[in-house]
Amino acid sequence: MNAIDLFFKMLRIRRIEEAIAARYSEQKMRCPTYLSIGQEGVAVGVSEALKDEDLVMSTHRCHAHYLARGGDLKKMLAELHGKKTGCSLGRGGSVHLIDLSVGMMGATPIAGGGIPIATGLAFTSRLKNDKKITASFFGEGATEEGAFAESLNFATLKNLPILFVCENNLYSMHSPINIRQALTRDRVKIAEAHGMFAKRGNGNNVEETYQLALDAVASIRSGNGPSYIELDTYRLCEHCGPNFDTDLGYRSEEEFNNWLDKCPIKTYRDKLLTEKVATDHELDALEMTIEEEIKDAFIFAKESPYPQFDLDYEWAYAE
Ligand SMILES: Cc1ncc(C[n+]2csc(CCOP(=O)(O)OP(=O)(O)O)c2C)c(N)n1
Ligand SMILES: [Mg+2]
Repeated sequence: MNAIDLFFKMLRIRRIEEAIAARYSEQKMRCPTYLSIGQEGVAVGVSEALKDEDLVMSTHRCHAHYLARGGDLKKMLAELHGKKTGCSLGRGGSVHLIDLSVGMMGATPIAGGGIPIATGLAFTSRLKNDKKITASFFGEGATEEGAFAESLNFATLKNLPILFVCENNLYSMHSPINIRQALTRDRVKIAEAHGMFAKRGNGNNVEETYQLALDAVASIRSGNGPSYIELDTYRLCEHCGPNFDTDLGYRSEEEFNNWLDKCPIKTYRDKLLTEKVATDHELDALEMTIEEEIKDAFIFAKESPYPQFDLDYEWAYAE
């Protein structure tokens, strides 16, 4: 683990998503877009604990997972623009980032829908004995679905190499968790009751997240079957789209500001400076590299051709 690298990866995701937000109203990206601004610590901390050959299955909020995984920004932005050069050939958009070259096996906007797919991927790894781990990212809302319960059961039954990663940002769209789940419902205990490694931590602390994921992955690699980790975090933008939404009334300005103080990037920057791991100047210099990359990637996306849809069935069926 390299602290400046962790910081860079979170900052890169933040600046990319801010650039998407700033350009979204130009109407060149015509897909619904769910930003992870505020949740970067989870994507980066967990990805850091995985190996290159491991697999990831994601959700509607998938940009951060793809980028943390080492995904190609040009291919991601081209995908958001519906272009042929996109990682899903321009056929998926923001919520369907697929790139097998970095083990990004897919993302699905069906809440909870990715969990059984990830379980299937891990089942394949078990059958092939290929030593890969599948990380399944999902929100706390998805744990209310039957697919979550069924997947935990099956994964334990078959001793599957899967890391269940719950990003608890307290909300499912505009519904807070306390009107959806009983206060006594503890998802860690649900996972524990299956006999698996299960722990909860601070998703806005990238090093804590990394350590938790590392322990969870170590348990899987030593043959103990699935692990579950739950990371507390907070979405700063609206549920879907580029704006802020405290004016809607479903969450308070005070709550928002509290979480803003706990921003994973701001707090990690403060830590690196206080502990003299890096200087202001060194951290500021990272901004330039990121800005250049973003500029180039948007040009690439805008100049890329649209796919031809005369071959409608291409990619619809396996060979
Ligand atoms: C099966 C299903 N039900 C409802 C929706 C509508 N929907 C899209 S995202 C979302 C919120 C999911 O909340 P959570 O799993 O906590 O993820 P978050 O958006 O907070 O990252 C919902 C209800 C959906 N896409 N799929
Ligand atoms: Mg949520």
